[in-house]
Amino acid sequence: MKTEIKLIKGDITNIKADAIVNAANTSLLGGGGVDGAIHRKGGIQILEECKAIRNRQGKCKTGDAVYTTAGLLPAKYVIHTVGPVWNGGGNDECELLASCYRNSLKIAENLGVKSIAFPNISTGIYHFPKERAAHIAIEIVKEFINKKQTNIEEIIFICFDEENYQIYESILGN
Ligand code: AR6
Repeated sequence: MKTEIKLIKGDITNIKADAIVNAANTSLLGGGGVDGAIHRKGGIQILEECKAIRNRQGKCKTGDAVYTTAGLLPAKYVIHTVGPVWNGGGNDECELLASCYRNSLKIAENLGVKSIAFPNISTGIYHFPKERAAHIAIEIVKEFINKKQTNIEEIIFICFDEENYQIYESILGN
């Protein structure tokens, strides 16, 4: 079956996908933006599992991903990935952002989920240019769908801000 790409404007903490992705930081201990919203609404169990991961493997490197329960959220799992801080583009930011999407999809595939929702990783507090980030996100997702036999039926981009939504709409509409 062909995997569908969907675009939604809204808050990822309300999404009933099997897995939602969190734009975390290397500490895995929470922060602002979407990370703050997920931990606030998902409850303490998410943080407890993040701490257990840290005790096992230390911090999460930029571009890597790990997963926990989704606690009180409608999703089953939260995949925490660490996007790059935008620093002009000469520090592998594009490759690292691509790795976030690739590694999150790999985890979702291994978990056997049918649906996964992504926020616009790095485009908030980390200041990655939105248009470039959107092209990378969509390219990696399409590459994943085209290359692999996957169990994932639906990949959802959740845009919280209108600007990102417009950008995704124009790229996906073409
Ligand atoms: N649902 C979906 N998207 C959201 C939500 C939400 N509830 N809230 C914000 N966004 P950001 P980053 C969008 O700043 O740039 C944290 O402190 C937002 O509009 O959450 O990767 C972490 O701990 C933007 O498009 O993440 C890190 O320290 C996108 O999510 C740092 O911020 C990403 O914005 C990570 O920065």
